[in-house]
Amino acid sequence: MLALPLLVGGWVSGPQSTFETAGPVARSQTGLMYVTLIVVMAIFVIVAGVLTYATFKFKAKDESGEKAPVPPQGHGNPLVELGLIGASVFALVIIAIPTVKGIWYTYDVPEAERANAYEVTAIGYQWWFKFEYPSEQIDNVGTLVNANELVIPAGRPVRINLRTFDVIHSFWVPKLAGKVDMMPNRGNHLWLQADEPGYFWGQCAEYCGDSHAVMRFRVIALAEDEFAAWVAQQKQPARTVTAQAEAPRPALAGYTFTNPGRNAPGWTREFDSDPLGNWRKMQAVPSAEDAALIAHGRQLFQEKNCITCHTVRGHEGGGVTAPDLTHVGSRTTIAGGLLENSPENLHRWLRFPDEVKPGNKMWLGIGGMANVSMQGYVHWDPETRSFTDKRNIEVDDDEARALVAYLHSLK
Ligand code: HEC
Ligand SMILES: [Cu+2]
Repeated sequence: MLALPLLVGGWVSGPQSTFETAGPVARSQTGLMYVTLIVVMAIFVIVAGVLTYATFKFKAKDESGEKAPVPPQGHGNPLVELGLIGASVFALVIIAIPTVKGIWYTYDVPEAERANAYEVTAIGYQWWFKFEYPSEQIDNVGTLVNANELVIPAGRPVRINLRTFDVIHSFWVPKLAGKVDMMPNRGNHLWLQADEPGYFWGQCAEYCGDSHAVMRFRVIALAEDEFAAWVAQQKQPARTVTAQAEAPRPALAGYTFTNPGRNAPGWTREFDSDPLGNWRKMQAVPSAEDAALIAHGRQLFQEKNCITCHTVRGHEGGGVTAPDLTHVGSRTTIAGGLLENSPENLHRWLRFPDEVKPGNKMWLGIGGMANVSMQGYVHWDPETRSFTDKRNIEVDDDEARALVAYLHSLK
């Protein structure tokens, strides 16, 4: 009871707080939680009150320390018993009515608004999310896809089809809606709506292997015209940096990289203070770019086999088992929402993906496991009859710099 005002008073806040709701679905669910809480608190107060009263009233010894007389013993009172049954049923009904209403409401977009709903398909992969936009078709390509950042129109219901590529995952954006599982061979769905433009954190909520805890994503809700502009930009093929765009100073290569080591955080509080503002900044083309370095990075992207798993639409690659990188430079996060998309973090991800995200499939190969891998990692060498550590990608410091310049040019 003491904790409740603290919870309600905003003590449980933060990017994944279910108490700070930002849309009608989450509000309905939090409201139901409060109704249930009030009913069970009332029961708790009554039961604890009666218990306390009885404890003192029928103590074995009375005030003077004498043994108190045994009170008259009853063997059931139909009125009390019927009353308690009635009260229990009443309490359950109070909870059941909003529960059933809430289940209907959250199950699918309300009939009246269905025509206005925007549709997206979210697909869980170990350990990142792919998003498909079936209503956004690109000529000669097909459906628009992106990864790890679900951009939606604000103030409009969004119906999300939930699928998985491998194991069971669960789709959860705490401020917008409760979680629903992504099941193999089963088409689940949920809907949500953001009241206003905003930037929301999401998380896989069903244990799905090594990096489950860092299988995150973001939802960016935009006003209708900004959303339309984003869609138009995403439909474009990858941006090509020409020599004319070359500036005297290579902006992106100008960072210093020191590996922060295993499990070091990849997120800064400054970045988080205005996440939507930061998202908008990431959409802008940088004023200074090193065209030669970017071209080198693009070449490495082919030579280093990145193209077997990734696609940069309009450039190279046809891989569908990894995040689409056509516009990766415009995302605020990489590696399934784990790292802020800064040059240093991207560099770190390319050089030491296993330190950032244990067991990830970029390191092990698709289908890869710790000691059995289709494409390498721990590799059985029949010559020496021993396991060798053969990683799936190998990028040195200079190569990482060029790849970072290239990937960050993909706005
Ligand atoms: C064996 C397949 C494979 C290869 C080869 C591969 N990647 Fe990846 N890559 C992945 C997977 C899978 C992920 C998602 C990992 C995760 O978040 O768990 C990923 C994630 C990324 C991301 C982050 C994308 C995002 O939005 O989160 C970048 C950038 C990236 N890879 C670049 C590269 C580059 C550059 C190369 C070549 C040097 C490369 N990858 C080679 C499979 C691969
Ligand atoms: Cu998962």
